[in-house]
Amino acid sequence: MSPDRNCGLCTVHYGLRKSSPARETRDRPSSIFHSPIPYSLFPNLPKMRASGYKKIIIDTDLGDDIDDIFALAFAFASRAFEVGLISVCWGDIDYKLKTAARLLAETGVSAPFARGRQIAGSNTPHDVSGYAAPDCGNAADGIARAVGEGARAVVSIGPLTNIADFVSRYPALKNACRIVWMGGSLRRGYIGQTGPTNEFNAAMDPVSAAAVMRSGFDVALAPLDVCRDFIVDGERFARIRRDGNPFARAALNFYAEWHRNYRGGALKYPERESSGILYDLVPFLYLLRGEWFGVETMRVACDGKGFTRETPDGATVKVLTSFPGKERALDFVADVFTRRSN
Ligand SMILES: [Ca+2]
Repeated sequence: MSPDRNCGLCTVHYGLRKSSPARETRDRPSSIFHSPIPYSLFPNLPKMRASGYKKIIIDTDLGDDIDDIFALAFAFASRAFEVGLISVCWGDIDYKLKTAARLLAETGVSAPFARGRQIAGSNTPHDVSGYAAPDCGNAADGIARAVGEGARAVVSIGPLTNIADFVSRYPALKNACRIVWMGGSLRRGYIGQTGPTNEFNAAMDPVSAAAVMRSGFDVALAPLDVCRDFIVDGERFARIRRDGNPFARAALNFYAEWHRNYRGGALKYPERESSGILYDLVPFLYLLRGEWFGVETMRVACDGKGFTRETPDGATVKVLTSFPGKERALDFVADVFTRRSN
């Protein structure tokens, strides 16, 4: 399958992590866009610092694959983060907002929401009956507002649709926050693949992926190279199941439900023995412990099918290419999910 380059939208091959539907077509309605928030609302924006990512924005396609739920629960459980905004992207946006509302209710966390653009079609394994989609504004304005309120990092764990809207509407904020994205595949693909591939988040919206990388914002990729086999299992997972705090228990409730209702290839990991692959947790670990990763600055382009390749005419981004601190990171995740106080 090939994207239709002429219309500038994306009809792309459905990635390996999800199984249905086979094709997605998106449009970009202009009706949801309002006037950008005036920059005057952000006087004296402090410059981004090397540390100090306590307040973060999370852009997520939660409610389909399960790793978003574990990543959000981890961020909530960590003492290091304050979640300044949850914006949702890709698929049934109302369902995703309801899923986020349920996760917050079950963890006792409060955070503002923002909605991305509706894109039809995804798994909906979670029961969100009884939860209303929060009344909230669009993602680009919400992200800008959260940056104005002190958020210094945008953690994107889904297709980059909302982030592309944000960077195009608020280019003046490029020195006020950084973007860390779980996405791309530079030298390694999914488990079992011998080379790089078109990673799901890139393949679902390659136009936005390319736009974000070219935006001039500080962009770091946590690609399949470092995320593809980040799995909590063995004694670590047993400890979480046995001694998990309320954040872990909420995530495990969603995980059990996901195992019952999800239809896709990610189900090969047994519910009681393994977390499955926690792709989306990795960018949070990078923000907390950058020294656990090998990071290369390189020029990367994203083609119309979502292949991310190093090329001389690509955009300059940081890429996590190795994960020498992986074992410590797995211990850390188990620790955060079993702490009794936060
Ligand atoms: Ca995700």
